Amino acid sequence: MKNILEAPFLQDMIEVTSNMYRLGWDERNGGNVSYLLKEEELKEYLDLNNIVRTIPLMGLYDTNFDISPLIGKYFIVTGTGKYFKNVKKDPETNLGIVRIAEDGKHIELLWGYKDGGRTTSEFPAHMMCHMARLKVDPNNRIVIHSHPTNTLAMNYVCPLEDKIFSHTLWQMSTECIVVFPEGVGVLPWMLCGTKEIGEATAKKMQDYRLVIWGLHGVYASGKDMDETFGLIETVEKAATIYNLIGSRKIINTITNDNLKEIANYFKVNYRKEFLD
Ligand code: 2HA
Ligand code: ZN
Repeated sequence: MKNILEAPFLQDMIEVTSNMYRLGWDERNGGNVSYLLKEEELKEYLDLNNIVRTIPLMGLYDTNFDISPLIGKYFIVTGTGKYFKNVKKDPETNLGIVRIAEDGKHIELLWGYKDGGRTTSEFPAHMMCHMARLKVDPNNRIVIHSHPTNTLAMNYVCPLEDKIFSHTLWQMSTECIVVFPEGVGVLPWMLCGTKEIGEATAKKMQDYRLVIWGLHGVYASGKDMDETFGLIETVEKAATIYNLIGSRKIINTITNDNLKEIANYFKVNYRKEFLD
């Protein structure tokens, strides 16, 4: 068996959580990451018949949801109550590798959560997002939840509505419409950890890779860590510019014609109704 601490997927988890902590997006136990692993890549590092613990899916909260499309799938996931700050120095406590059990009601721990921990409290929302994204893009593997500071600040002053929020972000920097031509989905404030917010997020994920959780943070998805992190980073950069402008009078802007020109030049399929 190869050393799991050297596995690329584990290194990706360490790097992304460290970066998000360094950027100030994930204070204390804020944020969580899940990464769909391939059996072929995992079996080089772990004996997949060795189940360390079986954990009820409906654990922390009363969240009974249908996970059947993911039965038998493997994920590496940040642990509940765990701090991104600590992932690098102790991955085996702060991360876990799990398989969705045959009965669809349990998860099988194969590695990690060394102190008796379990998956993030946002596990239902993560799994529902994976299911939604896999239908749209079979290559989707990552879901990240984070509390990026400027994106969150923007939630207090910009209407929480898909078109207005997306269009405002697109106007804040030329590259935005190229990076997220579909725009971003926006949810109102909702109670986190619940099946309801998971379902609402997954519904938005049918159309968007990034969903704003009003007055809370973001959910982002993608085929790899770079794409997913890059998406949050680009939205956060645009939100930072928005906040730096503040209430000063805007005398120059990226017009709808400019946005169309960028999208056409870079051949991206932008959401047309957002530029009406
Ligand atoms: O897990 O960010 O939304 C901590 C959170 C919950
Ligand atoms: Zn959160």
